[in-house]
Amino acid sequence: MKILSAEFELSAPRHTEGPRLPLPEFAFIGRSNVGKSSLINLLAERHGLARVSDLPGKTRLLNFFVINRRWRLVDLPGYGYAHGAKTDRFDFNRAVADYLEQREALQHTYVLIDPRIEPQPIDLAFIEWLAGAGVPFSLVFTKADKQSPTQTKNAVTRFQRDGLEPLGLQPRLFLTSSKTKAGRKEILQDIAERLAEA
Ligand SMILES: Nc1nc2c(ncn2[C@@H]2O[C@H](COP(=O)(O)OP(=O)(O)OP(=O)(O)O)[C@@H](O)[C@H]2O)c(=O)[nH]1
Ligand SMILES: [Mg+2]
Repeated sequence: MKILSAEFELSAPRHTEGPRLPLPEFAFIGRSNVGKSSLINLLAERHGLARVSDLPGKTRLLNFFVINRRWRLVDLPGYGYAHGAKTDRFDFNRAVADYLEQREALQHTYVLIDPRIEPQPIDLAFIEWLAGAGVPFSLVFTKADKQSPTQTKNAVTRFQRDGLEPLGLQPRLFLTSSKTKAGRKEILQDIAERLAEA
């Protein structure tokens, strides 16, 4: 899919204050700092479209971007960041839950996972909640450039075996890097297919 235009539309504390015009939406979520905003910029091929930061917890609002004037990328606030406190608690906010459960325009959700660390209880708790809520999702393993392909492959296998299989889940999996652009084509293709079906 060719990106002809990518525009920031608005930020909102709740989806009910989000864009009114119903365009198909694709949401990105994951722990703080996992690379949600970077992935959105990669997909849209626009540096600085979504704000990237070394400080976790940067994205606190629901951010809507319109692509090709026809569909949206939605950058959701990260979970697992409580003012620097380490927590396994599934503490992501009500506004995110409401968006995921109630937003009629939502077509698909991409859950971002850092493959450099062992499966995190908070990611698994979130995935379990998402599946329980009946929200269709795929997994995206980010920052693939930061370790060897073998290490990433092993991490993905471990996540499937220890995290997904016990929950009986088989989501589609993607590997990405905002540095090498790996995975960009695959995710855009996935979105294109979902748009064609929508
Ligand atoms: N090497 C490398 N660094 C990345 C990649 N993706 C993100 N980063 C870096 O990771 C940090 C966090 O990236 P963001 O895109 O801001 O992460 P986020 O998930 O949006 O973070 P919050 O909005 O705070 O939840 C930044 O320093 C990015 O430059 C990647 O694929 N490769
Ligand atoms: Mg962000």
